Amino acid sequence: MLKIWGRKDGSNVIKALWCLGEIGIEYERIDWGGPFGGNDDPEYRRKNPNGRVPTLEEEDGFTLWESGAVVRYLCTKYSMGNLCPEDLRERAASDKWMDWSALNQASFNPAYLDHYFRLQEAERSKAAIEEAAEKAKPWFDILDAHLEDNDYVGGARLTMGDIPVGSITHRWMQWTPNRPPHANLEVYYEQLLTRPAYQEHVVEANAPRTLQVQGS
Ligand SMILES: N[C@@H](CCC(=O)N[C@@H](CS)C(=O)NCC(=O)O)C(=O)O
Repeated sequence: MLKIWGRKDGSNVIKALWCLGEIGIEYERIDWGGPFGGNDDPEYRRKNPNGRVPTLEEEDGFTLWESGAVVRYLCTKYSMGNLCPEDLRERAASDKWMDWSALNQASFNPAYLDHYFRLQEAERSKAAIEEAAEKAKPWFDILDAHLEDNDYVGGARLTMGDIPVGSITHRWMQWTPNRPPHANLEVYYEQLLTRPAYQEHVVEANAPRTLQVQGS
């Protein structure tokens, strides 16, 4: 059976898991990384020399790291014509949002994680969170403008580009203080929230931290 190595609340692991949830195939997930450790285990490093999560492993020993590559692989293998558009240009129009999303994510997610959870309380800074939100805002302005004429990043339906974009959108919507208005993004997010796989792998996986943010 296909395996995913990675703790279920890692932003990059979430992408692989939501993708698998949308596709609907069986897999095994192994808690790895974060509090579970194992990143430096030599056998794990042979599967993923970066020691990060997620890592995909297939029964014949094929392994794959980098969450974007994992999502592309899964969609191409199991969801051609659906999550992976068959038409090359349609596919590219969705695919580009995956790379875009990695840069958007980098603009705020590490600072949010550090200053909400990872640093000692005395070192946490609301100003650092606000500064990260300011950096991310132009990215979400671009997404919001695109969603004016598109229900999803690739057009009228959910495709692979939505997986990383939608994953990180949840943290932006839930964890951003005084979030600026983005009317189209709100509608997009509401649509994502209706999907059972999004609820399970994005909303529920983030829930303990989201509660902490909202209680802070
Ligand atoms: N570019 C990589 C980044 C992987 C990454 O940094 N993953 C984080 C979790 S989301 C990680 O492994 N952190 C260390 C850990 O969880 O132990 C990807 O997209 O897969």
